[in-house]
Amino acid sequence: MHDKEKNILCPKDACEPEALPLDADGLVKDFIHHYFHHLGRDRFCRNIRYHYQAIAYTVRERLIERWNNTRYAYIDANTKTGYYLSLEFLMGRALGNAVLNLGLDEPAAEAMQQLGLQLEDLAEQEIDAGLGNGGLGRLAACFLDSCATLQLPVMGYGIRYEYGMFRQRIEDGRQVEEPDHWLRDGNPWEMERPEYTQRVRFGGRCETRRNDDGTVSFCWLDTHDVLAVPYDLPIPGYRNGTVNTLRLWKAAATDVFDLEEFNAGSYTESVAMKNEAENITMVLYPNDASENGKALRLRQQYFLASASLQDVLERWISRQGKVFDHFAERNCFQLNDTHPSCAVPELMRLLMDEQGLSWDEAWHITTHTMAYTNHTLLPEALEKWSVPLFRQLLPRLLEIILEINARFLAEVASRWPGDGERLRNMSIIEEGEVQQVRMAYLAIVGSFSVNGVAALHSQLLVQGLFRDFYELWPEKFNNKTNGVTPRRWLARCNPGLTRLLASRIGDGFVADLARISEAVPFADDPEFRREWHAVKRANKERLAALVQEQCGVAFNPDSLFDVQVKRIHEYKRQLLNVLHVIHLYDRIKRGDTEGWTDRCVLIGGKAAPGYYMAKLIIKLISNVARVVNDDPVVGDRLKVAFLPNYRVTAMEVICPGTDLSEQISTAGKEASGTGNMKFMMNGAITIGTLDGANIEIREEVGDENFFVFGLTADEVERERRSYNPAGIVAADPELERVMQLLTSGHFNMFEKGIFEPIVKAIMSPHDPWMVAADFRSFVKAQQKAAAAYLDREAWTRMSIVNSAKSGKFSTDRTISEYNEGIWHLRPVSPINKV
Ligand code: B1H
Repeated sequence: MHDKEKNILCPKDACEPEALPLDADGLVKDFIHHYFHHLGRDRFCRNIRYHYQAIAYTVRERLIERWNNTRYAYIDANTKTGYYLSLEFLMGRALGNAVLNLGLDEPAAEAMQQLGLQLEDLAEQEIDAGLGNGGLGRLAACFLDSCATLQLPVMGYGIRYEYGMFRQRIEDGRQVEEPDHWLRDGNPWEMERPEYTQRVRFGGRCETRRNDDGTVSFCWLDTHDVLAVPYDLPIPGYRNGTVNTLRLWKAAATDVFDLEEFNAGSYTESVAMKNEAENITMVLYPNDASENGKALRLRQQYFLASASLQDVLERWISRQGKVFDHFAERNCFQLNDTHPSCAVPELMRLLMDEQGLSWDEAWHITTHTMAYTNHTLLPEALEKWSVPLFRQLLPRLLEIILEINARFLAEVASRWPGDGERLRNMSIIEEGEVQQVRMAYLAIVGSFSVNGVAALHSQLLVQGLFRDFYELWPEKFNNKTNGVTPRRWLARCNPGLTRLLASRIGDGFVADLARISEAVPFADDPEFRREWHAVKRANKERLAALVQEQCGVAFNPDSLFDVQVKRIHEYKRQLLNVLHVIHLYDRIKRGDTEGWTDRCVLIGGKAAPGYYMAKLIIKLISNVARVVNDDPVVGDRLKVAFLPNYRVTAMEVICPGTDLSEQISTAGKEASGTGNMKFMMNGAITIGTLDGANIEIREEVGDENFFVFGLTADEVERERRSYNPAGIVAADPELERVMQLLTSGHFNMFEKGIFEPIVKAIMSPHDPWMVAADFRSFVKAQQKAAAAYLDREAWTRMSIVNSAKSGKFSTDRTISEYNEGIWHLRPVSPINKV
C-alpha cells in the first residue's frame, strides 16, 4: 500500500507561477515548448498526433491554473459539497470543449493557423472518452458541465475503464464488436493522484466480537484487497474561472504478496494473481438498460462506492477531524441509478466499523446524505444481486443490508399491522429459490430523495413500481426532467447556428439558455429564415459527407433528413421506423408518388453484444438499405443508411444536420430521452410518441410544431389485454403489403428465413412494444411531416421555433432544480474568493 505521503515542502505563494497568456502568440509559444521539449519531437516529425498532444497540453495548463484556484476557493468557502456517483461518464472529446469553455476558440484557431495547422484537424485526432453506454452516461457528463458552469462545488466519481464502449463495425450487414483501447496513446487530460490511493476489500468473513465494556464490534477478516488509484479530469465551467473535478478510479493490485504462496515458490503465480485485482476496471459493461448479473459487475459497483466514500471521509477527517456531527449538512451523494447503491450499506460500514459511530448515528447520516435517481421502469434493467453472491463477495455489506431491511420492515409492520403481503412486496430481500437483494429498494430506503427523469416517468414511478414506498414516504419522491448542455450541444457542435442566433439576440443564451426564446419573433422574419435555412443546409452537407464516407450512401442535402440514432432496443422501436421505410419503398414501386418528398433515412446505434433481437434489427436495416439504395427506380426519392459506431462525436455532426428527429418508443417505456433535446435545440422537428420528455418538448413548442402519433401510456396498458396484431395487419392493406415484403424474403433473397423472428415478434399478441398498433398513426404523422417539408418557409419557421423554445432543456435548468430541491449547495466563485 502506498503510504500517505507527508508534505515536506509547500511552495510559498510567491513561488507560484504567473498566469499564462490567453492570446494567440502566448499559445504558439507554449505549443512550441510542448512539441519540442515536452513531447521530444522535431521539425521533421509529420505525425499529427503530436500536434494534437501539444495543443492539448497547452490548453491543459490553462485549465490547471483555474483548477487550483477553484480548489482554493472551495476550501476557503468551507461549504457543502455534492458528489455525483456514476458507473458511467460518457465524456466524448475534451479539447474542443475546453477551448470553448475557456473562451479560447479565436486565439487557438489563430495560433494554429500561424503554425500552418488547423485546430479542427487536431481536434479530430482525439479519441472519444466512451465510458458509458448511452443516455445515462451522457447525462452524467452534461451534469458535470452544468455544475461547473453554475459554480457548484460538485465532484464526479467514476471508474477509469481501460476499455470503454466497444467500437462497432458492420460486416455483411451485421454488428461486429471491437475493443476500444482508448488510452493507447496516453491521455493528456488525466492526472494520476497516487497519494490519494484507497484500499477496497472483498471476500473474507465476518466476526462479531464482544468487547470488555459490553459493546460489540464487527470485524471483516481475511479479505482480498484491491487498491483504488485516482485519476483526475478537469471539468471547466463556461468562461467563469471554475474548473471542477471528475475523479476516476483504476484498480491496482496491492504489492504485498501472499507470503505463504511466495515461500512455497509460487512467486510468478503470485504476480499473476495481480490480474484478478486489475480486471475490476478493465472494461465497461455494454448492456444499456438491461442488467446482466455478473460478479465482476458487482465488484465494479462496490469498488466505486467504497473508494469514493473513503476518499470523501478521508478529506473530511483531514479538515474537520473525526467528528461527524455536521457531516450530513455538508455532504450530499447523488446516486446515478442503482449502480452505485452499495454506497448506502458501505457508508454505514465505514461510519460504524471504522469510525465507531452507533447504528442510529450512522443511519441518520446515511439517510440524510444519499439521494437516488431512477432512470428506467423496464423490469429487465432493475438490478438484483443474489444473496449468496453478496455473502461471498461482500459479507459485511450483506449483514448491514439485512439489518437495514429488518428495521425497515418493522417500520412497515407498525404502519400497516398484519399486512404480510405488503411486507413481502416491500422487502429489500426478494424471496424465491435464491434470495435476491433488490437494489432499487435499498436505494429508496437509504435515501432522502428519489427522483425520476421526466414528468411522465416520475408519475409512472409513484403509481407503479414504487407505489408502496410513495404511500409510506410521499415527501421523498420528486421529478427532475433531464437536459443537455448547450455548450457542447449547441455552441460547440453548431457554430453556424450559434453565430446566427448571436447576431440577433447576443450570445448570452449559451450560459443562460432560457434567453434563446428571444429568437422566437425572428421566425417571422424572412431574412432570418433565409439565413437559418442556409446554416441548416451547410450542416446537412457536412452530415451527408459523413454518411458518404462511413456508409458509401449519397444523401442529397435537398431532401428531408430523417434520423434515428440511439441504442438499438426493441422498446425504442427502430423496427417501426423500418416498417415505415419499407412502406415508402413499396409506394415508390407501386408508383404512388404524387406530391412526393425525397427523404434520406439515417439510423445508427449499438446493440448490446448479447441482445439477439437488437442485432437482428441492425441486419434488417442494412438489408433494407441495400435493396432500396440499389434500386434505380427509387433513385433520389428514398435513401437509407445505417451509420456504424454511433457515439458522442458522431452526434455532434448528426444533430445539426437533421430535419426530422425520430423519438418513437412505446409510450411509457423511455424514461426521458436526451437525444430528443439535442435535435430540438439544433432546429430539428420531432416525430414522436407521448413518452418521456417528448411530452414536455411538445408542451414547449406547441402541437403545430411537433408531429405526435401513437397510443398514450395509458392506452398502451389498456389495449395490451386485447392486442391482436393479426387483426390490425388484416385491416390495413398497406401494412399487409409491408409484412408480405418481409415474409416473402424480398430483403433476404440469399439468406433464407433470417428475419422470421422479427415477423413473429411483430405478429405476436404478446408483443410488449406493440409495433403494429402504432403503424397507421405513425404513417399518417410521417405524411404530415413530408407535406410540411415541401413548404420551405413554413418548415424553417417550425425549425426556428423548436430551437428557440428549447430553453427548458438545458442541464443548467436541471441542475438548478437538483440544487434547489435536493443538494442545497452554495455557488462559489474562485474570482471573488474574499
Ligand atoms: C437509461 C439505463 C441503464 N435508463 C442499466 N437506464 C445500464 C440501465 O449498464 N447498465 O446496467 C446502463 C444504462 N439508461 C436511460 O437514461 C433512459 O433509457 C433514457 O430514457 C434516459 O434519458 C437516460 C438518462 O436519464
